[in-house]
Amino acid sequence: SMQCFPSLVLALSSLLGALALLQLSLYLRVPSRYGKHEERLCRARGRLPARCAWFVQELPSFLVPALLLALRSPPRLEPLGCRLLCCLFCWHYFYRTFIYPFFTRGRPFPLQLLFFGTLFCIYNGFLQGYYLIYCADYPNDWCTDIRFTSGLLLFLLGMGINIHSDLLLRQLRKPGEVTYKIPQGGLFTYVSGANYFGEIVEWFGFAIATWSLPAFAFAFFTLCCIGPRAYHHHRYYLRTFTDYPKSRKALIPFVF
Ligand code: NDX
Repeated sequence: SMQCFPSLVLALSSLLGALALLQLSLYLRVPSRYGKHEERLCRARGRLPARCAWFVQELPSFLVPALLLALRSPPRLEPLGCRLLCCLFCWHYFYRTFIYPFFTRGRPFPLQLLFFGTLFCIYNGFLQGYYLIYCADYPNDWCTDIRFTSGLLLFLLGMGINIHSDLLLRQLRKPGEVTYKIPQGGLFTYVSGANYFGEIVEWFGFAIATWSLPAFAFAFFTLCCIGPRAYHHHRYYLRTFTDYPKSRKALIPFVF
């Protein structure tokens, strides 16, 4: 049966960090081509409805760690921290896989990015799950450690912001509509990328709560992936809407 190989965790985490840097260099100047940053709008070939695309792409991030957790033999009952943290990760991806796609009113998603997105979710789902279930070793009182409690708080706060902001974005459109409007309410009052801000806070919270290399690598990846996207969304709004709120920032309220 499977066991912990610390060098595997180190290698996979380092590669994740390298992918984050690659992503930063690719998408800092030009945005990744989906949603409002895709020009060839009427080309239906090579795309999948947003509903299917987000479901397929995010499913492995739920399934892989959930299976690792369920199938571990012998079952790992102690310590509680590992299972709890793995459940947090699965909880987010339960939302992203089984709830978010069924309500989205997004444009069809490019197949090529879907392919890489799916690969990424398999990779990251395996890394986070494998580490937490086979390698992580927390003291029995980890649940009262300041890192666990403060990280959990940040995770929940970020998740709340992310889900609420996803909802506000969705309500900008009637079913079947594909136009863009100025997001209003919630944290959108302060930033153009409120959903991204929430997601970034969430994964840094997760990293603090797990205090682990794989989770910090993933938080860094998230920052490098959707941070630049928030900036490109912001610029898109500024050049599209002359009445765009002047005080609104790109990603971090009052700062940037
Ligand atoms: N999926 C994470 N990299 C990604 C998909 C893309 O979960 O080749 C990373 C994720 C993938 C990426 C994933 C991995 C890396 C890839 C990348 C593409 C290229 C890149 C593969 C897996 C790559 C290397 C080089 C390393 C191989 O029509 P529409 O779709 O624009 O409609 C939108 C709507 N909306 C509006 N409606 C009306 N008016 C407006 N003004 C509107 N503005 C937006 O709202 C959507 O239906 C919806 C949300 O849109 P948007 O653009 O704000 O968010 P989106 O980017 O679609 O993300 C959706 C959610 C969000 O909560 C975000 O936080 C989360 O998913 N997310 C997204 C990306 C990555 C990620 C989280 C993470 O890293 N944790």
